[in-house]
Amino acid sequence: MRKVNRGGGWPAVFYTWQKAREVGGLWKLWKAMRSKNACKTCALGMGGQSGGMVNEAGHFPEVCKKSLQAMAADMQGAIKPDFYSTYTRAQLQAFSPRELESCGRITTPVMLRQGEQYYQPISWEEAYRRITGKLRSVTPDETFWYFSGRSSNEAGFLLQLFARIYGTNNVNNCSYYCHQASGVGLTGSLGTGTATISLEDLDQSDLVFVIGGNPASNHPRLMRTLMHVRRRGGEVIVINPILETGLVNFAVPGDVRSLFFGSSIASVYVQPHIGGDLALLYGLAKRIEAMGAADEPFLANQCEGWIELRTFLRNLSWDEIKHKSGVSQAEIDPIADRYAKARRVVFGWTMGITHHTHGVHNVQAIVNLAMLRGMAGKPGAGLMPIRGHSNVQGIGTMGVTPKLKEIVFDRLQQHFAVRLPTTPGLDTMGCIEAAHAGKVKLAVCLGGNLYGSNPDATFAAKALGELDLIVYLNTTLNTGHAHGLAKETIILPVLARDEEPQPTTQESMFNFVRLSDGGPARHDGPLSEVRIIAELAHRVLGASGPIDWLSMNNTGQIRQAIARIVPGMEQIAEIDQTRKEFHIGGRVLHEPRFSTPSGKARLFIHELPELAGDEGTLRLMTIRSEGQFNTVVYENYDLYRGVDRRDVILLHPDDIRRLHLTAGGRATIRSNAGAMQGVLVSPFDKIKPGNAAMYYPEANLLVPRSVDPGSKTPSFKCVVIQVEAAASAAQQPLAGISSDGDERAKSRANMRSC
Ligand SMILES: Nc1nc2c(c(=O)[nH]1)N[C@H]1C(S)=C(S)[C@@H](COP(=O)(O)OP(=O)(O)OC[C@H]3O[C@@H](n4cnc5c(=O)[nH]c(N)nc54)[C@H](O)[C@@H]3O)O[C@H]1N2
Ligand SMILES: Nc1nc2c(c(=O)[nH]1)N[C@H]1C(S)=C(S)[C@@H](COP(=O)(O)OP(=O)(O)OC[C@H]3O[C@@H](n4cnc5c(=O)[nH]c(N)nc54)[C@H](O)[C@@H]3O)O[C@H]1N2
Ligand SMILES: [Mo]
Repeated sequence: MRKVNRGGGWPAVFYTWQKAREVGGLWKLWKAMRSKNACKTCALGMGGQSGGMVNEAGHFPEVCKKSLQAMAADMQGAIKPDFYSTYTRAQLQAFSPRELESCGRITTPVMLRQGEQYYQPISWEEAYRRITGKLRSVTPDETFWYFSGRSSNEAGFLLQLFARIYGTNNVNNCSYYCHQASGVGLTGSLGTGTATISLEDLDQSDLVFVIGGNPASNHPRLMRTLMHVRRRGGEVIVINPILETGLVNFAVPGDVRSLFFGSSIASVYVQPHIGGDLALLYGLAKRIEAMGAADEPFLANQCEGWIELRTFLRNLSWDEIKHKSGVSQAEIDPIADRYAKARRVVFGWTMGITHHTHGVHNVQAIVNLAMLRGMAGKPGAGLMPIRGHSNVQGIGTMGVTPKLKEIVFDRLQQHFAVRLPTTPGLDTMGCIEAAHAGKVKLAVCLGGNLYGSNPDATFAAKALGELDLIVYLNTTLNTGHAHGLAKETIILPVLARDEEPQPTTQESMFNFVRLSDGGPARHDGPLSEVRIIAELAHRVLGASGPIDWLSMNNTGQIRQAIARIVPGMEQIAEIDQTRKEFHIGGRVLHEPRFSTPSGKARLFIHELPELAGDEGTLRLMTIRSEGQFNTVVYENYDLYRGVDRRDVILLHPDDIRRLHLTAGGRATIRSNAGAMQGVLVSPFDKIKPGNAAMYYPEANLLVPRSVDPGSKTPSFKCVVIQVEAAASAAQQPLAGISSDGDERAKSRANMRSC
């Protein structure tokens, strides 16, 4: 595998040509990319009414590889009719995530029953009949409803409304496995659960912290912003156990100077141990206070808990900080110096912060640090959870959470003249555990891959296997359709955002609501999500109730309701006439008045956790490669980390020696959730010794079900593992999920025809 020494650049440009060839030409891809629809990938957001490849500040061209990948995936041909009668369940289980994705678009409802070997195509009528029959025969709390973050606001709003009027609060979204700790942490500290800044604020900042994330791969369009911060003479501070190539140097494809010469990104790069951020963040705060750089008037007037926090920081020893973070005072001081000098600072973070059993604490330690120098509640400065899915924030705003905000609950009851359930609903992990315990009979999944995104894949498969029926609404096949099988599994094919017959809306991580025009369907067969939901609700709840569900197959009508019910969303009522996209009211904080009961920000003191593991073990993070979007794998290689396959464990050469392993040899990895055999040991000197990395979703066999008590988010980034050299060098790789090498080889050979 050729190593690259910077992110982005020409490889990204060449990739565009390659993708264009795959979908039938550059013009076709260009037209699709420029259509007036919100980008399908990350929540940084672009597109909408200003046209594709334009960001919220109007900048064009904004390009990234993964938006091309997602578009090309939706432009694939249909799965052929004989596919389902060709591949058995076992063969589908042997397919890799990449092979499943490249089977093509799902265009007909299909069903697979326990004991049967093949999915069989069924009519929409039969699918509706089976689903409604089951919904009528179980009690509401024997169901759960999982939402991914790719669907529209309208579909999210409608399905949660249906589920609640049906009678359950077991309604949740992929955020529980993603940024929930950010929402909970920020709400506790500031009374708001989302970013406090807009994209324009970021463009005015003179220091940006990038903590626990790899935006060069996962939010590439943030890289232009970071490049500009550096060009303005500002600083970018990266906190990450891996020295990520693209965060050191990145060639922004849309910028000629950067494309040819590359741009320096990080001005300081510090590598804590996995899970060491909390100690590092408190260490930074300690240093700021000791330097006399704390904004005392701000802390006294706008915050609560400063005196207690100051005492805590003063009593904290540098030994403890070093021991629990892996970072010494000598490395922390230069960061503190830069922070003390900066005037407008933005704190950005992603999964390296939230995927821990102390995720909420991590987020609150970031807020503490920001408050210490008054870095929220003014232009150009603030808190920025860098969100994942393109509409995950919108799905949350629409009320796809077990507990609704009081005001939304009251308004829903009033507006629709209905009574909603008040029983506590379950979070995502709670639903999986309840299913495992046999307490759930039916699950409805709007998009996503609930099986593939779960920790403890063995447990998840067993839990879903206990269900009588699972219903997936998806565009393409994923590992959930092969392993996340209930006694009866039904897949319903849906239209992608840019194929919708009616306009839909999405919300970016900067609280900006975009209007997507939709467009012509690429295939006969898939239906709009909203249409499917309206039809199901009509059949289950009947025409006699207070809501005419069939009339809800109209996204304009749904937006009228959203405007009246969800605070800050008033402007959505007319968006299809005015075409005016907007920031949700009350979220961007330019004044230091917080939405806590006292109006002040709360500072939190949290005990610093010990680093996980001991001498004989390693801490394992499960991460994304540059060639995947979550459980969907587009390319097996990870260009920036110089890795050309996925069945690997990335280990520092010191650890390879210490554990008597061989670089390029095979190993068995064990955790208290499971074991994976035949994993290739790949030397990777950019990771801090003592820590290891493997690719998600394959490594979910190893991730235990321990969750953060505050946010219920699993600790995907901190799995204690033992690594043992395989007894025989000939031991075959297991590539994670498959357990049948022959079956796998057979499927591979057959794949060429699908
Ligand atoms: N290309 C692409 N883009 C994506 C996605 C994708 O799969 N592919 N997924 C989308 C989604 S849903 C999300 S949530 C985001 C995810 O975006 P990220 O959070 O950037 O992605 P991950 O690969 O989960 O996290 C990886 C980073 O966290 C670091 N890390 C791991 N453990 C720790 C720790 O304990 N402390 C610190 N400080 N850092 C740590 C890793 O070294 C790595 O750089 O990306 C979104 N965008
Ligand atoms: N070990 C480990 N596990 C993790 C993570 C990790 O870092 N490590 N990350 C976690 C995170 S951050 C997240 S967000 C979750 C991801 O969890 P999910 O959101 O559940 O999973 P995805 O892989 O993004 O879902 C992909 C599927 O979405 C479908 N899809 C695409 N577009 C549409 C659409 O427009 N409508 C509908 N209905 N379906 C569509 C496609 O069929 C595709 O197969 O995984 C979590 N799990
Ligand atoms: Mo995510």
